[in-house]
Amino acid sequence: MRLFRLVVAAFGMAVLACAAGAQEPHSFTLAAADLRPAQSLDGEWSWSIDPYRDGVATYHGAEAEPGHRRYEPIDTTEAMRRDPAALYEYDLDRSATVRLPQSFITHSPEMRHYSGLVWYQRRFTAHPQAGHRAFLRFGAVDYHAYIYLNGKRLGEHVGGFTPFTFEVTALLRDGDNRLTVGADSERGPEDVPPPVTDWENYGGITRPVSLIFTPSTFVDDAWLRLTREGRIAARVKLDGPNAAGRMVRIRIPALGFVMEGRSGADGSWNGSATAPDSLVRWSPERPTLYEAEVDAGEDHWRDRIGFRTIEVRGADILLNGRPIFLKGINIHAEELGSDPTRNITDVAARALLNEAKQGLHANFVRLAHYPHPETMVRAADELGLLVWSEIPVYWQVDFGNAATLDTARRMQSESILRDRNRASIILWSVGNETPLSDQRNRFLRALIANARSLDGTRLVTAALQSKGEAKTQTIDDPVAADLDVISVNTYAGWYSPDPLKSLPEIRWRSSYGKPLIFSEFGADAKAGYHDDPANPHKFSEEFQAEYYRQTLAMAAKVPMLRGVAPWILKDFRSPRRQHPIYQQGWNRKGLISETGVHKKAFDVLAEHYRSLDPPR
Ligand code: GCB
Repeated sequence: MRLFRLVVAAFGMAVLACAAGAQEPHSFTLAAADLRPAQSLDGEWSWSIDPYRDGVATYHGAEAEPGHRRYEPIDTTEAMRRDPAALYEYDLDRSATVRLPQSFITHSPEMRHYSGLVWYQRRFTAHPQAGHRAFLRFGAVDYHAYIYLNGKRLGEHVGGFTPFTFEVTALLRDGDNRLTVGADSERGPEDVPPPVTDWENYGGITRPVSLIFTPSTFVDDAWLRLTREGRIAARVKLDGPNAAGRMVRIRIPALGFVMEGRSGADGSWNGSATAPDSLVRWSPERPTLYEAEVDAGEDHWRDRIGFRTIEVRGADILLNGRPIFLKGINIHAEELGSDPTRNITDVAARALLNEAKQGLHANFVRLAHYPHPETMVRAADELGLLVWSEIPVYWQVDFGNAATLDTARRMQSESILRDRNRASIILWSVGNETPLSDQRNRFLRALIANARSLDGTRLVTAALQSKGEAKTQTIDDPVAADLDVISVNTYAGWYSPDPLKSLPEIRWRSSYGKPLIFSEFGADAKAGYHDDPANPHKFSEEFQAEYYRQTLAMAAKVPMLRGVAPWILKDFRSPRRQHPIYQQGWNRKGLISETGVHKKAFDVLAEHYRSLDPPR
């Protein structure tokens, strides 16, 4: 297992393609893949647990033997019937089945704390068409994926929250096909995130799998945005034998907008034109999305895109040129319900986001602590919520390890390339509560540079920690100077014994002259546990409500504060949290319980956000 990880690191590629001989690794963006016509491979898959990784290597570390290779394209039981000497110790054709995408926990609750390999197999019928290319796209597999089609190894992918794609044009059969995926949820100290976090590890094939057909030359990437100068700018990248010198036409029919050009030798085209006066800029109040289309050769690409600008001026954050205060809330990718499995369907995403938008009157969500599924970000685009998007560079990452930086950077690239067309996203965050050191500073700076090189139109931030003496909190972090927006997590009164009444006396110092966001503050409360409001104890709803009142009073006095995102919308599963009366395996800092019961602090925050709205 570790050996395989080293191979991945050495290649410096998250996707290691190696099918059909010594094919060069080639990674695809397939922008807006979720809107392309596709054959869904979600549904029934068979599965087989492999805690000793027999399907990867023998007990002496050599290549797995035939009797253990879960991906062989044969009926193993039938093979043993035919040949009395044959030996196979698995049979995925006859194993139990489960509906995917889902984490391990869904099909086997006893696997809640299992950390290791599970094999999945899906048999499907395909009808490839001449002149078309075929791609297998995975929304996410947690954490390390081994992918085989019809017994041939397509490659591996490391990182549990971002999409990856393999071209299968040469391997896909007309008729029956067998797709085998090993999903290994174990993470070591060199991984991103490292093993210790504050959330449940939902291993498995956790997001949709699809088979996508494209013309032989197709639009692999298209990025449309509004520039601060009021132009619609586009970058298009074609892939295929006729990618060079191709006509590219961009259309936004509702605006009567057309822009054309010819791709260069590398298949890419960049252009811009003045935005039409009739363009309605995307905002939380008016989340206007336009159908945008790109035609190039035989390929027709589409997406639903909003146009807005975001920038920083002094300590202000400007949305469409106007200062905005971010009224936010943190959200984990965990659906409502007593037994969540991180299955974020469109309905589940909207249920969470509507609590923020309608319930709290928020205009902003921090999607913590890793890239959330496309469903969540698309729902934010449609509902009108500004989004902070993040990669899981969390706590004690192996900052001195070059392979770890490679993993984090690739993850970040996959996330940005997937989501650059989402108007809701305004902030790319490069890390959360990372301990200060020179190695850490270099690591975060490499990620800040990568974010800016892939997308210079959004703001870069990181959730930092402050330094405190008595009643003064100071922001003093070498990386703060490199960020557009400084963010700080603060828990005075919860993780510190400060009396709640004293919180408004805390003064905040920052010499950076930049906007500040409180990216976290929060207190646990068990829904239904009530206490004396005059002297409430921790874990009571009254304590959490008073903590919110006093922390918001403190926030009101911070001159450079331009947003808050308390921790967190909903109670979420965390193996760190084992108090038998109050927690039972849940982090209880939610403003609503896991089943959606509103705690008192929900109304405190909702009332506060309402009070910040301009009078109508
Ligand atoms: C934090 C972390 C978050 C935790 C939270 C807590 O600072 O960023 O992931 O869940 O505190 O509840 O302690």
